[in-house]
Amino acid sequence: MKTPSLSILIPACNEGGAITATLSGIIAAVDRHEIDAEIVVVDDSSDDNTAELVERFAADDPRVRIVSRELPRGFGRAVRTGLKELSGEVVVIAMADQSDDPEDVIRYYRTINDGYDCVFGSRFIAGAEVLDYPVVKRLFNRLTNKLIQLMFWTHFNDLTNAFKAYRREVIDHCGPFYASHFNITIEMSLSALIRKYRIAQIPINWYGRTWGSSKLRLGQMGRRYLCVLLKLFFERVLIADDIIADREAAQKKKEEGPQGPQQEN
Ligand SMILES: Nc1nc2c(ncn2[C@@H]2O[C@H](COP(=O)(O)OP(=O)(O)OP(=O)(O)O)[C@@H](O)[C@H]2O)c(=O)[nH]1
Ligand SMILES: [Mg+2]
Repeated sequence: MKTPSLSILIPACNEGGAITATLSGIIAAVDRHEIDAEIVVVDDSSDDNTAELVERFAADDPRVRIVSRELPRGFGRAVRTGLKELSGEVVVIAMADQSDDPEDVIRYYRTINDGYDCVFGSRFIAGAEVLDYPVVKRLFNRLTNKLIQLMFWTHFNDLTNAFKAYRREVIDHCGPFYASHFNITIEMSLSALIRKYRIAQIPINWYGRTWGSSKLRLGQMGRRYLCVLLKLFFERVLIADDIIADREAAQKKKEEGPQGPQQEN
């Protein structure tokens, strides 16, 4: 099968009420823009009919695949599993609960094709539309992102949002990732940031869930976020030169191609 240009990874757990609409929305968008895409849904042993619905969708559309995980569950575990299954040059991680705008997936893809290595959407810059964002969550979000901005001295202000795009080589170079839960989002985004990849921040839309329940347990995530933050903070402060040198070497090798440096006669 031909390698798709765009790979969309959707971690899903108990999203039976939303997954079909999510898939239809994204498929409609890639069709509208004539983008050759694959969608991989990573289902974490959902108790509801999520898997069955994805299988039904996939039976009609070969661009959609399901990967089923066994317990233990975890957003980060699902992302790590899914990344191994994707083959496109551009990877977008999107949510299963219809919170993300399919047109933003297209904007991400186009921004990477404009020459960026990563695209980090933000719900907190001009041009973004955010509907029904729970108040307590917003408060934690803004505090956490402010702390990250201070620690990493960056203008990116929605780094904790998982809906992001990466060029495949960024994922390969920054990984392997270790986080098991929602903390994988900052593990991925900050790993790219401290390696000084070319990152764009664009406004994105976000819609509160109208079905099902949130899997994010703020109380259980603090120590996990902190662990990733501290690890990457010390990498940035103490060994940034080493990791940037590795990135530059990998990039140079890629530019030279499999034949190695061209000999001058
Ligand atoms: N595979 C997998 N997916 C998960 C897991 N936890 C969450 N997800 C998915 O990750 C996405 C984000 O999770 P949500 O529960 O919506 O978290 P949230 O967006 O902070 O919460 P809401 O405000 O309620 O939308 C959804 O598509 C979930 O189905 C998990 O353990 N495994
Ligand atoms: Mg959600």
